[in-house]
Amino acid sequence: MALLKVLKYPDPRLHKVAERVEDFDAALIKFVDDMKDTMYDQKGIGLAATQVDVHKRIIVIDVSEDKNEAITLINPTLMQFSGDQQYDEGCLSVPGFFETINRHENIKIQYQDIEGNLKELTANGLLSVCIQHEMDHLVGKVFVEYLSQLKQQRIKKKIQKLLKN
Ligand code: QAP
Ligand code: CO
Repeated sequence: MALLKVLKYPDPRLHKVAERVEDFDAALIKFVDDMKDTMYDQKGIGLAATQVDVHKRIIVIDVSEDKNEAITLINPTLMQFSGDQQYDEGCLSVPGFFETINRHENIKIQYQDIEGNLKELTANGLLSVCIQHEMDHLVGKVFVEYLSQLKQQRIKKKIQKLLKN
């Protein structure tokens, strides 16, 4: 088991755009395991590779009660969406902040599993929100960027202060 270092907003590396995964090999399996360990260690429900400074289209999520139903999404693409929902979102890269964000209610995605098999997933509620939040990371977007500039500035300053202490 290995824990990875999570980048903190406003680190500019959080704005890099991730590339497709092409090699479904042992190194990928090891990296995904490390991502899951890191997510569970930090009490997260989702983590994108971008957040650990690896710019590949890889996401791990576990929204289950017992934290034993991790899902791995590789090269996810949004196929369909409908409806709207508001959710109080947080992020391991933005410690201590939760803000209400608008998202699609229902989504359908296509992705590859750890072996490279093409799969589809339909989601609603928290899982849907979490997938959309993590897919944003893969294109360099952090949830606070949906907030006003004023709120973004306040959050930046508070985190920078937090990181100094
Ligand atoms: C994304 O975020 C998410 O500030 C995943 O002190 C979150 O796992 C999608 C966390 C909520 C939808 C709803 C954040 C843990 C975890 C913190 C996370 C903190 C401790 C965030
Ligand atoms: Co996040």
